[in-house]
Amino acid sequence: MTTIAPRIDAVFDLDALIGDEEREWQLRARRFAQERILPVIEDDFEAGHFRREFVRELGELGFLGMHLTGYGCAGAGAVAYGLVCLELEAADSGWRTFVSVQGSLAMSAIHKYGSEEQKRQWLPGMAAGELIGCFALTEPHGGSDPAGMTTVARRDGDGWVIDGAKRWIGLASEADVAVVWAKIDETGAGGGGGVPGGAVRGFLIPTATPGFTATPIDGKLSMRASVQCDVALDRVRVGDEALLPGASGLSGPFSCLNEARYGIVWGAMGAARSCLEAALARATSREVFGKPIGANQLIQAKLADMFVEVEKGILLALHLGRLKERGALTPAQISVGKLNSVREALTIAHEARSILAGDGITNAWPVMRHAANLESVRTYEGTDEIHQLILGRELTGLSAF
Ligand code: TGC
Repeated sequence: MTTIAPRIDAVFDLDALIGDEEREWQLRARRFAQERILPVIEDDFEAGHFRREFVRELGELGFLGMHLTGYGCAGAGAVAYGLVCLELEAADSGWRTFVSVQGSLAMSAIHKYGSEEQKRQWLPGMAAGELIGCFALTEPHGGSDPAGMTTVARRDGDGWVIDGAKRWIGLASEADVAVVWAKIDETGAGGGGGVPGGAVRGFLIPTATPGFTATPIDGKLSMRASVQCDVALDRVRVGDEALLPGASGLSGPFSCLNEARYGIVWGAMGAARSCLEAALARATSREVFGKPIGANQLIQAKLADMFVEVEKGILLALHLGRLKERGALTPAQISVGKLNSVREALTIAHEARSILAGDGITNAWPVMRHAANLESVRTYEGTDEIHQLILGRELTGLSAF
């Protein structure tokens, strides 16, 4: 089995803090990342290509919804799931994002809030990678304030008619089913406007339903090996069986965001580790003024600072994972992790780029790709600013939203 960055692994011995089963999950993900993703990722990123054939393989490896129990899901622990996120994102944020959207958002929503029939209908196929799900919450006016959503569902006979628009929806054009969050039109009038006071509910909409259209967003300079879409909902008619019975109010989608944000805490540290490895490789192989650049104090100081933040970030992720396994992880704690991991990973990517000098801007090294991807990760699932404000509210008791 390939070992990544022996020097990085050896100094801190994080392996001492994880169990054998967790290590097996990690190595399985590392192998997939190295043998399947890394050989093609630069081409896929350049071409803007989502490699759909990997989805089944990820299912066969047990990664999809791996932290859920029953319905074909692996029932693994939170730390095992985090380690898988770390290894996938060490290859590319797009593939960790896929696993997050499928497992932490779409499958979690069905697992937490679905009826027994809905769970049986969707979860086994999604766990196996035979079916893809997406999670449609964010709207074109912005993602930070889901309470302001304007997508509405109104009662129509014995079913529902849904109108609205969503944006930045991962994998929507590839998906078989969409978890769509909409406000219930309490007036009964319909017509598409926002409905003050209407409860937010979730609907499971097969993407082949008439009126559902997903269009990939072009021109992205980030997450190019992944797909994010505009979604139009134009008089989409579904029956009562589409309604998620267990979710009413924003706590429904927010509790799914908790799951995805948790995966990012780990994943971003994978991208950071990859950047540190690239910088280390370059620092020990490139000679300037007659010696490796890594023999210079300025370079060593940068490497040391990068290493400190990677190790601190992974230790924080591990702490949050152990809390999650005890059922004690709070949204504010997740905000600490999401804010820290992505912010530090971006700083590390920028420092690594400077050590790589001119070559650092080419795709001979993964660093610019990670930096570009991390700009998306910084923005989705709550921006830096949203997480600062969540923590500000936690500390002061005062809401600045
Ligand atoms: P607030 O009054 O705080 O809360 C409303 C209700 O929600 C509950 N709640 C939570 N429940 C579980 N987990 C959390 N993290 C929760 N946060 C809030 C809360 O208890 C309350 O419940 P109840 O029963 O009392 O009604 O709501 P607010 O509107 O003041 O919230 C403010 C804020 C900023 C924290 C929230 O709006 C927020 O987190 N905004 C950021 C949303 C975000 O992350 N959006 C990006 C989503 S990414 C995406 O859609 C793309 S998916 C990825 C992909 O497809 O690629």
